[in-house]
Amino acid sequence: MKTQQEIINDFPILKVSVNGKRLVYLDNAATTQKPKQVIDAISNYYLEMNANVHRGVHYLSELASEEYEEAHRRVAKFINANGMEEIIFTRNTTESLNLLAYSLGLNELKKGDKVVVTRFEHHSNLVPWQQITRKVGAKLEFIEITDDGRLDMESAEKIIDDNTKIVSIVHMSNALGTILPVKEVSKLAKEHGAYMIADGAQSAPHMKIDVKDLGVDFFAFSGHKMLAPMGIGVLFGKQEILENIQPFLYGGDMIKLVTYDEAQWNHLPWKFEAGTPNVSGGIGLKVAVDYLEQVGFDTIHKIESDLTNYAYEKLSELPYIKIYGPEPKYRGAVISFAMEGIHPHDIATLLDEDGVAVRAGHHCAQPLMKLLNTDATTRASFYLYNTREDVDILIESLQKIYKLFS
Ligand code: 7TS
Repeated sequence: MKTQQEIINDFPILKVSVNGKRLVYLDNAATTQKPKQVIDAISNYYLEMNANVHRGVHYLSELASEEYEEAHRRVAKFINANGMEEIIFTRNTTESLNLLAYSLGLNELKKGDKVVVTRFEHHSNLVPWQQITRKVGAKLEFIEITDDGRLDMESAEKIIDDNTKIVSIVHMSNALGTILPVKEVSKLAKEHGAYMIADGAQSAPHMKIDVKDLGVDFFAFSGHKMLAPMGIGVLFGKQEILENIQPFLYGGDMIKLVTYDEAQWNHLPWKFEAGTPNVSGGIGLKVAVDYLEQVGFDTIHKIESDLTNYAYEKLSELPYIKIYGPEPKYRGAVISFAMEGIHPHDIATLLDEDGVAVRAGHHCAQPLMKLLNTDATTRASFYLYNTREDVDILIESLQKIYKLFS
């Protein structure tokens, strides 16, 4: 088993200094850093096996194809899917959700049907559904948030009904850190015969995902938020549904047979992967998944819940700080906050002077910000290489900033 220091040593970028200070990277909800195992795997791909996949019969093409397929199989195992057929590689969560909005939404929805999301959603699980429901004349409805920043299950029970065709909810809020009860919502969706989708962009990096246990039909996530490179994302879909819906993108690789008049689709998952894919990204994702499982989600959870509780407690001691979202037991490793009289962007800029990287803004959740009567927050988000010392540096820097402004 790796110690946390051994984990930290795997991430070369953590040695970078910022304004003469040690980098304290607390912007993990935006993207995570990459261990050298992942960087080496990408580099090794280009050094030793680069070729286009599924096209040539030459040595390199066979090797690249095999590695790329293996990456699908590895991800299937990672989330307990039935096999490679259920794993579509996309660019990111946004593309995975757009794929569903077009392939499933546009084809399956009709006038009067309902799509249900929550008031927590990131724009990428909101805007596609706004557009598609408008196009087909369906309605978009929202499960409410409780006063303490959790999903209102009474509202879910009221809103999900027999007119509901698609339920699509975020698993963990990137803005508030709230973990949503996907399993319970899946049950409701299934009772009413609706498709169930979860946006796992913030959950897959931090907890063991079992798509069968969650009861979802679809699950979307991004490699770059879980140690893998940018430009590789995943859409899990149940095979029997994927067999029966239209592809999203048309062109090379996704076909079996083409005449001048028509085309037949390739078998899964290639039916949904048109064009030359991100092969090195897929291989990087496979190695990232290996890395996460080698460390183990129990260890990751232990590190993160300690940091989240510690940061929550320390921030709560500062009377001029307001924390958004639920108490720690209902949240993942994300804390959004505001400081009296100082704009979140100014806080983030001043934290940067101390080497502390956080995000400030609406976190691509503008409607949620409005609901919270604000337009922006400052957000610290943790991952397996963060330490209590990182939190201490954040707190000291915040204290300094408050003194400066008051
Ligand atoms: N869904 C959630 C819950 C997210 O947090 C994000 C990205 C996305 C979807 C979209 O992921 P992408 O990989 O397609 O961009 N969230 C953030 C964030 O909080 N800060 O930067 C990106």
